[in-house]
Amino acid sequence: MISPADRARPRATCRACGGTVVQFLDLGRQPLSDRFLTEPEIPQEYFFQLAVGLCETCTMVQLMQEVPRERMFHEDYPYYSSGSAVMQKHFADTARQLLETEAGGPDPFVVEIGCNDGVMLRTVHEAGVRHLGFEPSGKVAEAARAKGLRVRGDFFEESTARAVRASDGPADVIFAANTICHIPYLDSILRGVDALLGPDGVFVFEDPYLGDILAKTSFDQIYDEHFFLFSARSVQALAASFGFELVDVDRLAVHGGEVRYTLARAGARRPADRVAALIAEEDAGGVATLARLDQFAAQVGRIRDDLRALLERLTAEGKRVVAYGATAKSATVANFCGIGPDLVSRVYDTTPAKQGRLTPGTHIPVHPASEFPTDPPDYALLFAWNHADEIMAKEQAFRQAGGAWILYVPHVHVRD
Ligand code: DWN
Ligand code: SAH
Ligand code: ZN
Repeated sequence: MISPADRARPRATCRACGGTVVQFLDLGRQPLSDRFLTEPEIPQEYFFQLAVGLCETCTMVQLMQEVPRERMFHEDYPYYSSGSAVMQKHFADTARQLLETEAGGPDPFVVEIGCNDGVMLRTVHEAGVRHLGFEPSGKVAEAARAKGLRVRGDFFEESTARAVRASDGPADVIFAANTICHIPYLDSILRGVDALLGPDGVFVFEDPYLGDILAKTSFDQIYDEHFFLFSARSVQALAASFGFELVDVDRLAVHGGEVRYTLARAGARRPADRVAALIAEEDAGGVATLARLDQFAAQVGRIRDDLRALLERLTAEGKRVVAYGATAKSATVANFCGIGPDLVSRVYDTTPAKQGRLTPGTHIPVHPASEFPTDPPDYALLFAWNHADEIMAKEQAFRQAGGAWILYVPHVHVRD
């Protein structure tokens, strides 16, 4: 039964199955999350409406509006995956595991979609295994090539996948991390995987997990680049409609909670028991229901109110508040909560391409992280909360000197 309230919700067409997507959360007018600006660029800044919905047919959670891919992924895309030591280790371990389980043949071939600066493929290359990365963002692709990696500078899609199949033959593994959820044109991706993957090959991808996003109210995982929020059920449905089968799921702690999905050709492998177990857990928690998603939306509103109240109080008390980690995720938080330089004077970050520029939408200056210890504030809002252990370990002096971290996941709190 569709209630009158549900009938009033905005709708869109599902990019996974063509069904109807029903909106449950509006995060307002938002800028490109990875577009750090110089002062003269401010008047031309691009904005779009960030809202999320649930597909009534296949349960895929997705954005209501798409940002053209060339606006997000271009020559100056500023995210370098190797900027975190924890992520470097995660991807070295991932590569070794894939090589061990999936690359046993005489001349294995590993393809990565969105290889960025080569954080995963470098280990494949060091093992002497044939590889190819797809990376449309110019400077990060160049950083991968500088490591000796073979990188195509274009978007993975059906046509480019077919070209590689013709020149290089079938792939044993097609891997992607934090990239498939960025791609609205999933039909072209899955047809491309179908064209390039060998008969016994696997398509393995890991992305932020809807179950964790709901459990932690980590609404900052929703931004222009994160078009889909996957669950085991929605990925299973997607796989099935393109002749594939979801045969394994692995829960990962990185980036605040992700799942690694393994797809094989339908009938090629027996699905692990954990696939059905995770789907049963999702069903029990109502992950794909508007009732649960409406509850999430209400929790998001509470976080905004609490965070604004805390920052306004600290500012009124004359405290010095900064932020740490100019993440893409933080564009959603800062713009949705209205956090500008009046509440947070600067953001510290290790990425040279972000330093000396202004954060998207709210225009907070980005400073090198190396300056943080030399000018310690009273409070630091941890925008890179997913790297909390790594950052707090290297910035121990901050708390020892009386500083305190502000976190908003899973709720607003201070750690001193
Ligand atoms: O999905 C995506 C993920 C993988 O990366 C992309 N769409 C874009 C990007 O998202 P993000 O910017 O939210 O990712 P991170 O990994 O949370 O970004 C961390 C930021 O913090 C980077 O700008 C680097 C910086 N950093 C720092 O200053 N000191 C990071 C670490 C670990 C540090 O110690
Ligand atoms: N795999 C890395 C990078 C994630 S950021 C990591 O996990 O840290 C997402 C990357 O996907 C960007 O570098 C972007 O340029 C790339 N990308 C976006 N669409 C793509 C497509 N269709 N094909 C290949 N890469 C793509
Ligand atoms: Zn759908």
